[in-house]
Amino acid sequence: MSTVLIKNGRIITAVDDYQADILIEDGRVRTIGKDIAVGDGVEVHDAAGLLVIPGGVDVHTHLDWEFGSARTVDTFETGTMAAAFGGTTTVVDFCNQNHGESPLVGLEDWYQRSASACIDVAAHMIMLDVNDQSLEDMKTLIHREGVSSFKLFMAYPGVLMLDDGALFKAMRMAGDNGAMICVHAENGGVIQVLVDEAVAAGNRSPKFHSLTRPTIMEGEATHRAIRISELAETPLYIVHLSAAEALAAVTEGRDRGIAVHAETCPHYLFLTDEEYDRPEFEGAKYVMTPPLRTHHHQEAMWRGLKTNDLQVISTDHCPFCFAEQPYGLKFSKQQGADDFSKIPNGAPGLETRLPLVFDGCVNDKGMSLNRFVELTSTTPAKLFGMFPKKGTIAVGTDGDIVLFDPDETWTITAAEHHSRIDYSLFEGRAVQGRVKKVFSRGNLVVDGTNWLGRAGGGEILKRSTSGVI
Ligand code: DUC
Ligand code: ZN
Ligand code: ZN
Repeated sequence: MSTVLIKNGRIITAVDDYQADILIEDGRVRTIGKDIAVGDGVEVHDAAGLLVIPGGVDVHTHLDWEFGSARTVDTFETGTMAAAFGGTTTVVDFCNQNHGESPLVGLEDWYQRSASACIDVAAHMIMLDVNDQSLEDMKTLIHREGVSSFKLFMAYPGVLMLDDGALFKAMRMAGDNGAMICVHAENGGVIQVLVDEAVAAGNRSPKFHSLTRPTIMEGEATHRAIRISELAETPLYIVHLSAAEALAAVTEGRDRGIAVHAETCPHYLFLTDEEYDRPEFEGAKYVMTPPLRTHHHQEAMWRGLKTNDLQVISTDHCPFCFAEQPYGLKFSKQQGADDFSKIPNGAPGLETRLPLVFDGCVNDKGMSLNRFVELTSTTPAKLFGMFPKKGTIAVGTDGDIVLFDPDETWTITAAEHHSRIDYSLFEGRAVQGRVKKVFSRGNLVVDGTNWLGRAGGGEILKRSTSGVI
């Protein structure tokens, strides 16, 4: 493992902003100081004019994941390579229990799939059966495997959805054992009625995905999840929050001192439901859950970031190709060509999160560089039991570092992406701010457009207590 010196950069963490050199040895930050002198054999990188930030931490991805009749198209190799090119050096991915099986079996499967990761990865567990044995298994996951967060679905009845009693039992177990519960908060029962009615009436275009998932049903489920978690005394994390009503529930809970946290995603900050008016089947590219919302809800998301009622921006990278080829129908939106309810729900985002958030938060909304780092790296690392190893730059932390040019303007295009996905939600969008070099535990993995990482170069992280900020 090489010794690396990053010179002359402007170091930004969630709380710092200063000029210094960083020496990384054996994968960890060894020294931070002015004009660090080194001998031969040290790899030196000049970061003059660049921001030196902790590697991004994306706590919401679905790599190589079976979802109903579909499978996400990125392997751990391609997905984490894409992440690295986008300045993300740690990913927490969702693995799942299968019905009738132990969640430990789901984790074993995830260990095999994630062995090709190029950067460090950790797992959350999606619980599908909550019973005496699986509740015991949650303890094993937390204490033996370092899986200290669980996702519970309040949507997709008959497939993923849990009833309120199961939510409560799983939450209580998590809370008693230092874990956090993530929820997909939508009222699945009501939504299913709306979906069935739309399909029966012949309303089958992608736009009906959005019309059948009303924001008040996200608000209702978010409120319910918060109340149940309050009784269960567990920290709660609302994933992919998109609606003003849901944010209001989070704000209300936080104001009462409840340990509820929430993330939103770049697509809710930068896109609206107008995308569903695209011609032909193009709107299918934007079929993710929850769907894109109106400007009113988008403004609420920005308010939440400002007041810290939203603490994290992650991607929900859940990539299904638009075209059927070259990977096949299983990996493609075309499954729903005649019926929106069959379109695999999910969209890509891993590769563009940092530049988009930088451009939107810092350049457009005037947020501080510290807040940018906090939202994309520090807070997710803290909330999910990885801080300070991940999420900051300090003596002893992992050498996960991004050299970021705050001035370069470039245009997003899927043609230049490293993910296997064949489209970008942000095709043609100009952004200011670009990832130049990326170090994963001191190894230079991205150098401009050059890939220097390798499949299997990532480590599987065992996490400590989640839900502590
Ligand atoms: N929820 C997610 O978090 N990802 C993909 C689909 C979904 O419903
Ligand atoms: Zn979800
Ligand atoms: Zn997701």
